[in-house]
Formats: sequence, C-alpha cells, structure tokens
Amino acid sequence: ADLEMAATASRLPFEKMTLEEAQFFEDLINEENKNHIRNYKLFLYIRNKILQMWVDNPKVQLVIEDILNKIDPPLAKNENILILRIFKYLERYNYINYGVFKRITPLTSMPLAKVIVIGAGIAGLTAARQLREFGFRVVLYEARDRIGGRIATFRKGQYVADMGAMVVTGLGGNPLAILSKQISLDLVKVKQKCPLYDTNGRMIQKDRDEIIEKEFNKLLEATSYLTHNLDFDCKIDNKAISLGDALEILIKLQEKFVKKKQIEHYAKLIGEQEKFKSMSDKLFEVKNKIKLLSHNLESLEEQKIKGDCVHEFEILCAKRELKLKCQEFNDITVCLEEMQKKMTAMEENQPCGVYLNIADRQVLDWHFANLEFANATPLSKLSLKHWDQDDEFEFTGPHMTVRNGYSCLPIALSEGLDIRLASAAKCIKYTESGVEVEIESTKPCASLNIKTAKTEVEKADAVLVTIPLGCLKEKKPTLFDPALPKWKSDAVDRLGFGNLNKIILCFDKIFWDPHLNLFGQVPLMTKSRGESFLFWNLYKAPVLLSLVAGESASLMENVSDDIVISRCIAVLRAIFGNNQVPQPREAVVTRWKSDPWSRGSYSFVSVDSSGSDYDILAEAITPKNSSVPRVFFAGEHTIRNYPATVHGALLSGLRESTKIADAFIGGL
Ligand code: FAJ
Repeated sequence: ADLEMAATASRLPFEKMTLEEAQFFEDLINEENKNHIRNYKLFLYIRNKILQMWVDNPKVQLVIEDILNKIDPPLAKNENILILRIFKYLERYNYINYGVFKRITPLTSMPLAKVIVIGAGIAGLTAARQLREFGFRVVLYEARDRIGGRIATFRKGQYVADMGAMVVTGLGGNPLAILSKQISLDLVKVKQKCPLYDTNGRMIQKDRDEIIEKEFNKLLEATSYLTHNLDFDCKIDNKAISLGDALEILIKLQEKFVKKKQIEHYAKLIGEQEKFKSMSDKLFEVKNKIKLLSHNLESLEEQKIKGDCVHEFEILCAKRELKLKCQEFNDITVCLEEMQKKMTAMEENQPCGVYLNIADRQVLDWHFANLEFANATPLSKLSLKHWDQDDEFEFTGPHMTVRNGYSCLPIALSEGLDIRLASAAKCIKYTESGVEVEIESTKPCASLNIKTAKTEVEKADAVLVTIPLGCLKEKKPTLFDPALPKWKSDAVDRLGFGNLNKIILCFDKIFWDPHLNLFGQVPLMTKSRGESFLFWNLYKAPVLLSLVAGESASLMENVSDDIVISRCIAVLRAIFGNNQVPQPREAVVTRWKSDPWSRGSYSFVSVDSSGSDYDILAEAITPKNSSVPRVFFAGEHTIRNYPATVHGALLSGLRESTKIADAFIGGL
C-alpha cells in the first residue's frame, strides 16, 4: 500500500489530522509552537508510514524497533521520541496491532486489572483479544454453547451456509480487510445481476424492471429531498413519520398527479373537438355562401349586356367575392385537416391513467422488500429523517461474501481466550469498587431436560456488556443493579431492533443458473412482500439461501419448519418448474427473534430515534463515587457510523478496549 492507501484503509484522512489526533498532539501543533507547521506535516508522514507498514504486513506484531529502522531519513531523523509517541497512540487506538497476528513481545505476566466480557460475538471477542494485548486479565461469558453470536455458519458434510451475517460491504476502509489478510476468509465478490420472476414464473422484462427500479430510486430521492432540502420536520400532527409512510404518501401523490395529467389531456382534447366542430360549421356556412355566390354569378353572366360597364363591374365583383370565399373554404379545409391530425395524435397518445399497474406495483414491492431486508424492519418502522444516517461512512469496493463460512472469523479471534460457554449473565452489579456478575448456566440438565439453576458470581474491575440490543430491551429491568440510568434506558427503548430470517436449502444438484449469485420473485401482495423474495447462490455445494424480511420475518417464526420450507420450495417450483425442484436434502430455518440470546437480527433507526442513540448506548456508566467507569458497552448497536454490521461490532469492541485501557492503565 502507498501512504494514502494505508491512511484510507485505516479510515483516516491522508492529509489531515483527525480531531482526536489534533487534541492528542495539541502541544505539537498549537500556534505557540514555533515548529507547528513542520510538526503537522511530520506527524502525518510518520503516522501514515506506520499505518503503511501495518497494512502491508498485519500478520506480525509491529514493534517500535521495526519502525525506527524503516522510517526514511532525512525527514524523521532524530525524531525517535515523536515516532514512539505516534506509535503508542496508534496502538492504543487500535489502528495497528489488532486482530489475529503473531506477537513478538511477550504479554505482561502481571495483569493490570480484570475485565469480564459478556457475550462472545464479534464485539466481545475483538475487545477481549485487544484487552489481553493491553495487559488485562479477561474472562468471557457466553450464554450459548458456541461463540460468534449473530455470525453463525451451518456446516454439514459438503454444505456450508451462513444463518446470520454473510455480506462484507466493501473492503475500502473496512477493518475486515486486515482480518482477511490475517486469517483464511475466502472472500468472493457478489455479482449484482438479479433477474426477477413474477408469481407465474415468467421473467420480468428487463426494460420494465429497469423502469420500476428507476421509479423506486426516484421515490427514495424524493423522500431524501423532503427531509434534507425542504423545511420539513418529518412530523405530521407532531408525530414523527416513517420512511414507509412517506413513500406511500409520495405514491398517492404520483397517482393523483397522473390522474390530473389525464384529466388535463381529456379537457384539451374536448377543447380541440369543440374548435373542430365550430370550424366544420363555418365550412358548411362558407360552402352555402359559395353556392349562393356561384348562382348569383351565373345569373349575372346570363344577363350580360355588352358595353354595360356597370353590369360588367357587378360581374367582376361577384367573381372576386366568389374567389375569396373559395379561398376561405380551402383555408378552412386545411385547418380542419390539421385539427383532425392533432386530435388523432392526442387520441393515440392518451396518458396512462394509473401510476403503477398491478404488475409494476409488485416489482416496486420487491424493491421495498429488499430495503426492508437491508434495514431488518418494515419501512413503516424506520425513521424518515434518520434511517440512512450512516450512509456517508459506507466503505468502498464491491460487496463480498465469505465462501468458507463467516464463522471462521470468530473462531480465529477466539484463539487463546478464556471463554466460558453456556454461561449467561443474569445480573450485573456495579459499585465504586468494581463489578460482580451473576452467571447462570444455560446447559440443559440431562435428566430433567431443563436449564440448571446453577449460578456463580464473578468479580472484576470492570465489565464490558456486548449483549444484543434485543436482549437489553427484554432483560434490562433485572439485568443491572442498580438499574440503568434513565438516559441509557430510554435510548435502549427508543432505538429499533429488527428481524430478518433465512431459509437454507441444500440440494443434491444445482437446478438454477450457476453463474448468478442472486435471483428473486416479486410478491403477489404488498403485505407479504418480504417472504422468500430473494435467493442467494453463494457456496461451492448446491445450496440456496432464501431471505424472509419485513413483516414476514416475524410472522414466519410462528409457522412450523415444514410449512416454511414447503412455501419456499413452491416459489422455486413456480420459477423452475415442478419437475426441476426436488425436496431439499437438508434445510434450516432461522428464528432470530425467538432466539433468547439475540431477540432479533440487528438495530435500525426507528421513528422516534436518531443516530445519537447509538452514541448514548456506547456511553460507559460510572457508579457514584467511582473515579473510573465500571460498565462499558460494545456491539453493533453502539456504533453510530457503522451500525448493524460485523465490521461495526468489531470496531466497537476495539473502541471499548481503548476506553478501558485509558480508564485503568491511564492515558499515554
Ligand atoms: O450480511 O456485516 C451481513 N453483514 C453484516 N452484518 C449482518 C448482515 C446484514 C447486513 C449487511 C450489510 C449492512 C447491514 C447489515 C445482512 C445480513 O445478511 N446480515 C445479517 C443477517 C442476520 C440474519 C443477522 C442476525 C445479522 C446480520 N448482520 C448483523 C451482524 O451479524 C451483527 O451486527 C454482528 O454480528 C453483531 O455482533 P455483536 O458482537 O454486536 O453481537 P452478537 O449478537 O453477535 O454477540 C453477542 C453475544 O452475546 C451473543 O453470542 C449472545 O449469545 C451473547 N449473549 C446474549 N445475552 C447474553 C449473552 N451472553 C452472556 N449472557 C447473556 N445474558
């Protein structure tokens, strides 16, 4: 990587200090320092150079000696103290030496303090690993009998499929780019081509599909214009409105607009017809007049008296009058022809009276279902104003999937950690002197097939809570002692936690186009638009993954596996034909909302919430009379710029390890 690439890969501006950096190195760059301009440039050069060394080889711990040896003279000559300071900063703030790498220097043998991490999902594992690097004693408690949380891979024989997270949304700036260099993650680009089929299995015409997709984008742009460009506070009767409400209002307005255009067209056509009629009447009048004039002329000519100049003048006048009338007749005829043509054209080009016909609305509903999948909630629950507040932080590069299964990541991160499986935190007590966590075993008792009530209490200096937001919502009244402060508890209530489910179907052989990663079926009805609307073909073995999003995601959880699977197979049979689609050899149906250790899939910005609730959920709690915070929070629901994602959860874990180190080891 060059210096610029290394900075971008680390989510840092290449030619600028971040606010955090500017605060940290204030002494170097404040204007009272006579070298402040030089220092600023020097800082950026050293910082980017260290990042470059890490990005180039993240498999091995980067140590100060390496850097001192490799930083190019003359710029950084005799700047060893500054280099060390920048190195330590980058290490504490987890820009270097994170993930799975070979350590060169030994870990501290005398741990500084003890931290309990609750939850062995990606946030918990990353934080625990980093805290261990910083010299803490760390114990992880995980309620399930496996690690990974919402990263969960189904593996059976040749079959591999992700039941939770599966997409890596671009590698540019993504910490997973570093992890993918450290461990074996088989990242494969997702081909975006996605043919859509109607409910009879006919493929939707490409041009129609494109027109509706454009309309979908136009509707979304209109909601964004409403929110950001117009002075509209996104409230009706003082109640915040949802993205779904706004879209349906816009569709109604479009329908009204189309009707208005149609009425205008017909009014114009009627006007033309009336004009045509009065012109035709005029023609009739002129024709009669011509008859009269010709008759008059004929009789004048019959009475012709030679040499009578008055009579001759009368004939000349009559001829002239007749000629003028004939001219008028011709002009009116031409005019009528023109009018006729215009009316025919108007009749032939009648505007459509409906904005979307039934088939168009089904395709539009498919796009809405896709948006409900990305947000894991019906559009009617998303905040119109803030639902896409994290868009500007999107990583660059194509979306990828992990072909060998995403669980490789938590497994690699868990190496060497003290993890207690099947151990749920039941109560987290926090005081000025530390924390006590009541742990309950979740292992079913073999004889009675009930959960054992065996509990133990673990003490530590601090606790890091990475429990999903869905569980916090459900368990917060009893999980914390003392109860969470109101500012925190209200944010837990406000922020949304959605649902998304998958149906994994494993077959003997492929009956779909193996070159496609995606295909979809448009829904029959708006209400059930999220049910098996999209299929993913990602793995080496013949596996299809079907998504159930929107309202259907939670409804589906009350239906038996057999019914869910047969409904999904029916969709495939409509597309590929009854004879082509056999019963699956293996099938898995997820139920993330019913899962007691997730209670849903991932967070979203609900109607009454905003991006700042993520910040509130990230804030640590300092007990009364304590000099340090004791309860820290990580997880995808605590990271405003990268919520609802694996990389977000990972970055939140890194962030909290820094906070804990700052609190217990002290600043640098
Ligand atoms: O591809 O990055 C995906 N890619 C992604 N994240 C996804 C995605 C979705 C997505 C893509 C792009 C942008 C946004 C989202 C699309 C979807 O396919 N996919 C996805 C699909 C499903 C079905 C789910 C459920 C999730 C996704 N996600 C979200 C990520 O998986 C999560 O954001 C991330 O994995 C969260 O990590 P975390 O560390 O914050 O949370 P958990 O739940 O993994 O770990 C918490 C642990 O605490 C669990 O292991 C749990 O058992 C444990 N626990 C709970 N209560 C406890 C406890 N342990 C002890 N005591 C207790 N009382």
